[in-house]
Amino acid sequence: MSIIFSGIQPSGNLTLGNYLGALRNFAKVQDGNECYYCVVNQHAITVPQDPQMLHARTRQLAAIYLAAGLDPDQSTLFVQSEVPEHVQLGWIMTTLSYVGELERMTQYKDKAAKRGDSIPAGLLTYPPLMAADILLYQTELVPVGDDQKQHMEITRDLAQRFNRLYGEVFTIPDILLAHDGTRVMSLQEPTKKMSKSDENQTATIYLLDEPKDIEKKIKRAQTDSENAVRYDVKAKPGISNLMDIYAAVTDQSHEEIEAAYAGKGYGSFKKDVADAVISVLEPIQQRYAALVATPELDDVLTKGAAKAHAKAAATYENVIRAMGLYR
Ligand code: AQP
Repeated sequence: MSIIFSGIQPSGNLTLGNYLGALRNFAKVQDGNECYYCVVNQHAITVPQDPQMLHARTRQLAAIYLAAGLDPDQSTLFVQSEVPEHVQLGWIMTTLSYVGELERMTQYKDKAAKRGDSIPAGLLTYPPLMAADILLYQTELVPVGDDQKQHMEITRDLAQRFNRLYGEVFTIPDILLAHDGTRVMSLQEPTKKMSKSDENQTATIYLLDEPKDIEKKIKRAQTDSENAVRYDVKAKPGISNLMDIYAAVTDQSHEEIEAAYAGKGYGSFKKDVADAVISVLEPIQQRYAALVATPELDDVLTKGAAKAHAKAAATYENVIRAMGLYR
């Protein structure tokens, strides 16, 4: 049995990238493990959020967790801001971090570049808060997409730094990459990852998109003029991205896909990619619609917060004892 933790920000509507890179894997690993899955709303406010939207998306994300297969009897599902130890330990992890190492984070550089001269300090201190999220549960495995590798490295560094300074308090966690997971790229700029906060809505497939919109977006996805379904990320990033998506949702290898579409061109391939994506997302959308407005969802989150709090408080107590941070 392993202790598993992961989280997703309610910073926009969830994308196919979030699903294939992370969420799908959450449900797969819950059997026989102690799992904590969090709606990380305090991470979302590292860039400005509209309060009503943030509130609505927090609930929607929790419903999507369940719709995607999380079983509240097996996994603890909760909202980050309802367990105060996250920000408390986040502050401690911030004090252990160096500005230089935080400034080297790719996510910080990408997001800071969009903010001109007014870069929120929370963007820089995002990784120590993420480290706190993970370390509070004595987590062993963290299922995330490969874009989070750098943040996982700094989480491990901070845990080791703390243990060296104050004694063995934290378990050192490992990243758990989905073996069939993939980094899903933007449909319009396929060298950039698909993101829920991308302003270009045609670049992104949202989990709750209507089938006709999914079809339209995939049909308009950027490809090249060769018209041959062939995997070559450098020379053909657009078609390779669609092949990655198709491989992930149909469980086929790139070679099998190339053989099946030899001489067929992009039109029929794109139609099949759209159909395959729709058939994976439709049942999730139906479960989501049945769940999102129910009191059962609140029940799950209330119980989840209490369970998460009990575990987090025990770790936090060890932290403040080790540091002399008590009266
Ligand atoms: N394009 C992607 N392909 C594969 N995995 C992805 N993830 C995100 N985008 C892709 C994985 O989804 C989880 C959600 O992470 P998050 O919400 O905490 O933040 P993120 O990685 O910054 O996701 P987004 O969609 O890009 O959000 P915004 O736009 O708000 O920054 C993580 O496990 C991530 O690896």
